[in-house]
Amino acid sequence: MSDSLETFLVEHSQLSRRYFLQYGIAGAAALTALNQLQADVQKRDPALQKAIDQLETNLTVPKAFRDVSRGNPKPHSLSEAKRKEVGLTRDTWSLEVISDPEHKARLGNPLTKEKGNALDFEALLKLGEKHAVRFSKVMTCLNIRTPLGTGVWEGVPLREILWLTKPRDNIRRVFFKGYHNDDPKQIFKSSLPIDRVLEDPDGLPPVILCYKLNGQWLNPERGAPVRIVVPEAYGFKCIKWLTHIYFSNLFHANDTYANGNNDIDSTLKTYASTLSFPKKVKPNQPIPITGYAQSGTAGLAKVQVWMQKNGESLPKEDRYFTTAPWVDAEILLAPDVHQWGGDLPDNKFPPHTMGFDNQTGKPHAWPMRLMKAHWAILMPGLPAGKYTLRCRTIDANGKAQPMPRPFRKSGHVSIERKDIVVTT
Ligand SMILES: Nc1nc2c(c(=O)[nH]1)N[C@H]1C(S)=C(S)[C@@H](COP(=O)(O)O)O[C@H]1N2
Ligand SMILES: [Mo]
Repeated sequence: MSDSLETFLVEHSQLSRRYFLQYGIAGAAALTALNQLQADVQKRDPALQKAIDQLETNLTVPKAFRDVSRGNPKPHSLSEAKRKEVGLTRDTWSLEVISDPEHKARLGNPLTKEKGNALDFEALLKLGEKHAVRFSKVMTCLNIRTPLGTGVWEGVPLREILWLTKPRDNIRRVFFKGYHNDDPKQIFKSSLPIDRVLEDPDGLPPVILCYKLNGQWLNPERGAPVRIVVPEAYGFKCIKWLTHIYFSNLFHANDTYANGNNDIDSTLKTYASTLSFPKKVKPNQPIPITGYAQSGTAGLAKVQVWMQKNGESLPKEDRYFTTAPWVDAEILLAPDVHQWGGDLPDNKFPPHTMGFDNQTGKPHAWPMRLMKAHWAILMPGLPAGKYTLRCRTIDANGKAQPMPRPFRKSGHVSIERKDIVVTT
């Protein structure tokens, strides 16, 4: 590869690597691919371009996350004075890190209020000076299809807290809970195998004690002052208003979310949804459609769209429409450095975020796992009639949604359907 081409490619590193592979990465071919891409972008239909210009930003303003907090009252709704009293402000917070009394782990130095060595916010930030990490992640509730919001989460790996307790043995899991009005009936807790705390499989970021979101202190609604964030997990693992961590010799999960028939081991799934499309359109008029795809642990290779005329017969025994005439949509490039949204300080992407180039602020690859990517397509015009619009993902392993994990209690992944009427 020539130097100038190399530079050019680095500058355009937000382009999906897959895009180049599709054409072969060799010099001239890559250049042709890039030119083709520029041309595609330039000749976008104005109606489609308008829909793209109106898309949501990739990151969510922390205050604008959809809130599904539990509690009576919800801990974030308490007055500042009450939050100080119960340790939910940065200057009053302290965390107990102890052995599970029912399934004892051997810890040489548990951190307790009684002994006066519970972990306070200052000590956490001190650990952060050496160990803090940042990563971007969509926060999705296992039981709600649409993600609650997307952010850059920052904090100290949970394993660093484990080392403070001088652990010996009999440690098979960890569980953690947050403040819930000192009412046992309101306790919300989640758990992990100890392996996940110690080691980060498959290039994933570590499990963290998080205190910043999008470069700002975590706000009360998002779990201030400190919450757990498990990168690949659904929201229920990410305990807010963290007060207690228990290392345990219990060999199985004890998450509150196990009640309610939930699959508490499920990781984020890959799936697509629409964001904009005309409900009513004139015959033979092209149809601009946009949407997002959540790139789960299986990654994201494609988004596809299918417009079915209502009443048209479908092959029997093909529940997931694998034989339908799906068309590839365009997966949009990662936002430009200043276009991420989310109320970032100085509108700058936080430096040293895992998966992003520190010089250019661009992601190493796009789409990126555990993030949303946006997509768009201009579907050809159709004769008058009623239609059903569907979209689906193909994950990076080549599996078409809702496979390989179609079960609802492991996260929503059904193929979305929307009505479109074509009429004069
Ligand atoms: N302490 C506590 N943590 C909690 C919850 C809760 O009710 N109490 N809800 C969980 C669930 S089910 C989800 S989906 C996420 C939502 O995170 P968010 O409010 O930051 O979007 O928080 C999780 N953490
Ligand atoms: Mo949730």
